[in-house]
Amino acid sequence: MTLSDASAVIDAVQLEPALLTREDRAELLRYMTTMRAAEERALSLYKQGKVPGSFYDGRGQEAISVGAAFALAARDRLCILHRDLGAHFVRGVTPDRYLANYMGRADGVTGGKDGNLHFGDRGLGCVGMVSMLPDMALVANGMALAMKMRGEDRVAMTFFGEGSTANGQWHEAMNLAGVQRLPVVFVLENNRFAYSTPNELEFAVDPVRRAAGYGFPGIEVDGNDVEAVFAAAHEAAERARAGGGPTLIECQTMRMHGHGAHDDMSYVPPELFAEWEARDPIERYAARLVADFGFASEEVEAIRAEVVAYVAECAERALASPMPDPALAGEGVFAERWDPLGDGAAPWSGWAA
Ligand SMILES: Cc1ncc(C[n+]2csc(CCOP(=O)(O)OP(=O)(O)O)c2C)c(N)n1
Repeated sequence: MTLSDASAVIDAVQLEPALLTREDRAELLRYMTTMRAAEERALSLYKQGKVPGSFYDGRGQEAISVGAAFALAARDRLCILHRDLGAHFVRGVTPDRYLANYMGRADGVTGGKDGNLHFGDRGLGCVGMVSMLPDMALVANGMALAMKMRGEDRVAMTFFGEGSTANGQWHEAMNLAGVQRLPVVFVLENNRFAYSTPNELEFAVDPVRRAAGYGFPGIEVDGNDVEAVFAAAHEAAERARAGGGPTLIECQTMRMHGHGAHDDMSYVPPELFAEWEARDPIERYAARLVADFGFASEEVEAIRAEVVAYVAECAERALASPMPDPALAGEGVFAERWDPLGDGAAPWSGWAA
């Protein structure tokens, strides 16, 4: 790809019809619904005083984390943001471990050691969340560089909000990825607000257009359409595997809850909220499964009911989980061996582990 090719902003990515099976489509609905149900339950636990600190979720953004993570393979690696619980579920984290983590319990993903939203299961290929925004883009670059130096058929993916694209670290990450043609997929979630700052006060040029300046494609998709996100992520991952370098995917969406549970969103115009409520990613996909993919409405309702029952069971398990043993507080705090990709291999062949 040349620099001039990279300047194209592609509006829609066509999905190859055979790419998603019927069971995949049921899975996409299942994961999005699980994210919604688990976050609703976590929010009520927060309101009951069972979650220390604040509570953050990704309501309205379920299609992004689920669609993007679904396009990757087990050998790929992810840096997942706190808006993207669905990606953790796609990788294999279960809602009981998520809920236990938010409550600081021993069976949480971090064993009750890290503050609620900062988690990632290395065994499932995910880095623990880094709060400094958007520093996970640099972490993803590092993993992608190791993959490239080893000559592996692997991809790194990371997520960030549009507010993060104003930070200098973001530009450094984009530049390095472009110069080194790293196998990395950047998923930008434009949810219209960075805390209370609206898009028009965040940037003069939409951040997806900046990708061209760094020498790689910027693709804009409907972030409330799980298959559109999947298609863009799949195409980007394939390009990265073929040596084509990074892609920036901007997913247009709306943060349907406050920045955190402490934020009443009083700065959001009600008509904007109503506009996006009508584009709810889960309701839209449930309707589409029936209208376009031959699902019976009863089948779709059964999937949703199963998920609700499953999350309720998971919540019981999380609530039964004990607080962590203080004697274990010092364990797992420092890296005990050099294993950046969590797979037991040295970062590249010239490195003595
Ligand atoms: C370097 C840095 N500065 C400030 C913050 C505090 N902070 C946390 S989230 C946030 C807003 C992020 O907005 P955006 O990137 O659009 O993501 P969103 O919360 O909308 O999903 C800020 C300023 C931070 N985490 N890191």
